[in-house]
Amino acid sequence: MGEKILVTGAFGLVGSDLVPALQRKHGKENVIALFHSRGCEHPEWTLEKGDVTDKSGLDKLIKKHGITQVYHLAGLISAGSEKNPQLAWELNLGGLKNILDLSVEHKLKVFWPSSIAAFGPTTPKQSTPQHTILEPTTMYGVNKVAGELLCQYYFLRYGLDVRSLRYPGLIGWKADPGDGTTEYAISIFYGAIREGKYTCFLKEDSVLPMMYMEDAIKGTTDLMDAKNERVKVRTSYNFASMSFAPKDIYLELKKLVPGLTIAYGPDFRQKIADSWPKIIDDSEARKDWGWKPKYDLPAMTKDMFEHLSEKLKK
Ligand code: VAH
Repeated sequence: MGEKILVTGAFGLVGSDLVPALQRKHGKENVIALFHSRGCEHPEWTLEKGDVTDKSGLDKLIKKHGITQVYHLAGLISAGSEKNPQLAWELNLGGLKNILDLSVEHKLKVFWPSSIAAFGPTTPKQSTPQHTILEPTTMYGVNKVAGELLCQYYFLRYGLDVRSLRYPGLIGWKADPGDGTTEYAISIFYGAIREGKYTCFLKEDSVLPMMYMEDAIKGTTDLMDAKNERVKVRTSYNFASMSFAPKDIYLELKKLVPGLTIAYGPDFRQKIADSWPKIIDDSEARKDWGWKPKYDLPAMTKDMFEHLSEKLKK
């Protein structure tokens, strides 16, 4: 029997690219896209409205569609979680616990994203190892560390097949940028294309780990497709491709938009960025299940610019 897949947070940055990728692989009718807010519409998607903090609602959905796998993406990211830490706790951890409990009950395979936000100021910033100090200082990071440990606990205690990646800052053109810290690297493209200028909320030299969405989607589905015995980390895998600072992406984008100007106005997100590592060592993902990214900064910038320019013309 084929897979029936539930994607929560389907209209977020990752979901907007992951849903079509899963549809291509498993068939449109086999991917159920869960959304929460109004205004999420897609003529070709199988949609359900729901809330991941509503366990019985999720239970009904899983039974109704005969779900076999969940990509649990719904959650608040870094800046959004600092604005509403109470909601972040309830949504990010309450939602995850509901998904894990229901997945044990219905024997589902689960993907859940962690993030480089699981690291904190005491973590080594260069070549950040897989197993290292996890003392984040943001609510989002606290949620990610607790979530990683919860995933591993469910694997060890209940044999749940739950897999996870520590996403770096992701750059994609399908969804609008969310309320995060690395999202400047998406917003700069909107500024460049619409107005030829951008004001960055981080300092020019704030190096952070980043990745193009196409690589992130491939890594995510490759991890889910990997044979069980190849998945050795059950907290969350370090996952990397490139690292750059606002100044680096500005100079790269300026090659495509010669008149582009940038100003810097760091805000509360600077402190969040300062607490995260700069370069991640993802050798365990490469060794265990063959992770290998395709895009570097120039290739990503060109592809992102072309696709977003096309999208914004419509
Ligand atoms: C954020 N883009 O900035 C997210 C991400 C690695 C960072 O989780 O909050």
